[in-house]
Amino acid sequence: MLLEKIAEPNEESRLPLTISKQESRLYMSFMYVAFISLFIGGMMGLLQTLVRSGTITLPWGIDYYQVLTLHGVILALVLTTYFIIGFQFSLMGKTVGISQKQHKAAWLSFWVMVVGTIMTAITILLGKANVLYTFYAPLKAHPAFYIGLALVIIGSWIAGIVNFRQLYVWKKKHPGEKSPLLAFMVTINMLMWIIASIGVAVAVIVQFIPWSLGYAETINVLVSRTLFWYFGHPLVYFWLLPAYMAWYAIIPKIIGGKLFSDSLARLAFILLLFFSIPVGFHHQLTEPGIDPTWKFIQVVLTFMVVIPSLMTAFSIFATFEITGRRKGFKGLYGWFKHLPWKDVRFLAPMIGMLAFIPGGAGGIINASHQMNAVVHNTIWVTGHFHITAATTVVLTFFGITYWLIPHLTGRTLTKSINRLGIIQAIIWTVGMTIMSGAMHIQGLLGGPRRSSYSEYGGTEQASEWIWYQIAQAVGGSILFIGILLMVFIFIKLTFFAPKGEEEFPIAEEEEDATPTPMFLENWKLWIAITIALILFAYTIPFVDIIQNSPPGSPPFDWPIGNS
Ligand code: HAS
Ligand code: CU
Repeated sequence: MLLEKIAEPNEESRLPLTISKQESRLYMSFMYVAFISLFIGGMMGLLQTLVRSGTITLPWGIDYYQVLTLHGVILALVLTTYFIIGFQFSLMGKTVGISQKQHKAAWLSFWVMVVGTIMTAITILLGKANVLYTFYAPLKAHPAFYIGLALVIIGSWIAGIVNFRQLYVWKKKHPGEKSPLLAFMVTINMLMWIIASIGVAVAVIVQFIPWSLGYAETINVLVSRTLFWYFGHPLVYFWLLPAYMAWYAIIPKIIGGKLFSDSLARLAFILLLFFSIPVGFHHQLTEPGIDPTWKFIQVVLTFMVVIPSLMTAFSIFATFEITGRRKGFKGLYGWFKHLPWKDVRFLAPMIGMLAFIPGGAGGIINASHQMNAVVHNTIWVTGHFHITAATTVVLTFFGITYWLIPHLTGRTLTKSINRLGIIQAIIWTVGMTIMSGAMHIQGLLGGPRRSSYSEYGGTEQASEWIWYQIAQAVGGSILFIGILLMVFIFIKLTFFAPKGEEEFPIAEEEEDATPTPMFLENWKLWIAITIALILFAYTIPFVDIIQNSPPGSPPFDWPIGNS
């Protein structure tokens, strides 16, 4: 029955829209912040690997944790959020359009985020917020740090609401038609983001701000960590989903193929919405005070969220094979050769996909409760998120940059910039393989994460780890060269590449594709299921935590190192 209710877009509404100059300026503003962040954050990363290898000590009494905080906040929170929101706005502009009013609101979101970012950055630079990007209590920062973060979140909510409105207005104009796939995906990502970031907003507003202002003497550590991780896992999916948007709906066009399955892509995104949020306990498996039954339940849900990623892997793989075979490449692997390896718009995200095979496997290891005991709080975890976030996601973002920036600035991706891009992708791969590989191994040998060299340097164990730390410094230095090259490419594409028109690649559906069932657009149902799953996974353990975990200044032997 449901499957009969189908509606396909008419020809006219399938055509991508043109992005005006005025819009380009908006989208580019997000990109400027993103790439400035890449530069600053990358430099901090280099410093860390050098300090950890014992090669240098930080001058002028700069604290290791200050550098680490800057690195984490700037790259994991600032770079990602600006890039994603700018990219998503451009996707919406291209598929459903933006009105003048929405345009103004979008600028408001940008400026609110900028004010927040500046406040946060200043507190970190002044050394008043050495609390890392997870800002776990009892580490305490200056109130401006938390207020700044809250503003960044509020700014991103405004962006999300604009995106919802954009789709809503489009739907009103196209009654009964299915929404453009990319607009659908952006909406899912922003829905997930808003529902998830309510958790961290509550922690910041109700717990951290009063506590750092001195109005509250104590803070409930377990509650704050639980609220953080309620947000923290969907946070990593907020980074991943824009990469999936590119893999599903943009890469097929670049390789000369078509969208594998519109319905499957939508279903994967819906499943990601359902299962990304009720899984935060997999970051808290070693924490006392949470009932093991509920940890178990959230581990099961974590394994559910792996499924849409596996669906993604298989369908992207299928797109590659189908496209190759259609072009006449024969044999078991003939299709593999047809892939446009020399086109950086393909190569960079492709390396990202390949990195996600070990990255995803590492995630599954982390999520397996018993194995988590081996790796938790070791630098293995740092290795894990440098191949997922810093390779899979970041290389895909770079892949997007090569066409999006020239498209927005009215320039072209020339052969020579393409070549530089390929070199960039290779440098990144080499640097990250060395660095992340060494982190994984050192982690298995018990090497701690988030620990200053001054705390463990000179011990017997440290001498066992030294080669891995040197490898990390080598990898980190190679990566820094990669960052300089990427910033150079960004500047070139923005200001100096020859004028022209660069394509905004959006894949079309197969001519004879099975029509997408309308029930996939049943937003109310998806939101209801998402909330039901969250309530199921969190209500009982959360009540339990509030009733039984003592509020108050936490004991300083909180079992963490500084986890
Ligand atoms: Fe994770 C910790 C579990 C995915 C990021 N993760 C982190 C932290 C970060 C992070 C930042 O359960 C540290 C947080 C902190 O500071 O403490 N992670 C998972 C699981 C997945 C996963 C189960 N993580 C990610 C992604 C991230 C990310 C994605 C960033 C973008 N992670 C954990 C756990 C911890 C954790 C625990 C806590 C550890 C601890 O103890 O603290 C899964 O979603 C992974 C599913 C993915 C797959 C891979 C599918 C493969 C694809 C590629 C296909 C390739 C193609 C090419 C098509 C199953 C889609 C083929 C072509 C050919 C030619 C071959
Ligand atoms: Cu997670």
